[in-house]
Amino acid sequence: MNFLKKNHEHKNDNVIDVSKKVILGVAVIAVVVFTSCKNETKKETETTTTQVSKEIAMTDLSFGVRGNCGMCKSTIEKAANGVDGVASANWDVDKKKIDVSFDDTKTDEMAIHNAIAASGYDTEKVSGSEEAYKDLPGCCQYDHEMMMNQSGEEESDDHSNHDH
Ligand SMILES: [Cu+2]
Repeated sequence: MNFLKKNHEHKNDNVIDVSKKVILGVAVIAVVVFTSCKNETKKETETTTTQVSKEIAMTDLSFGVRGNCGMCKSTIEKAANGVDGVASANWDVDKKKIDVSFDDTKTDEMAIHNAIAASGYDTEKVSGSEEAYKDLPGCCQYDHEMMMNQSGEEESDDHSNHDH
């Protein structure tokens, strides 16, 4: 038996009808999105270098670190002090800020930021490790939106508007 090989039926109903009348206009739309980054009251980190008699330049540095309580304080300070070259570290629970003194021939600012972040705490420059944060005691699980570098002056009783 012979099978007649039928030609494909032309079912293509002008699928592609390239009309030259149609001019494709290419519109390049540049969308510039201005995101106003809210750098929460970014205060300049003060760096001062003090010359010590032994010719060791100790650098004093202050920067914001989030945290809640005394346990946070010890974790943060332990992390900072664990960096080789750090001479002292003192975190202020009210100001959410740490004062560090370090030998800048041995370490630098970012190493200290990174060490604190590794312990779970946010600094001005480095976000805290999420893994470490999860392991913090409940009371220490600070708010990531917390303001750093606070004045430490609570809006406490202001009697100035009273007549005594
Ligand atoms: Cu705490």
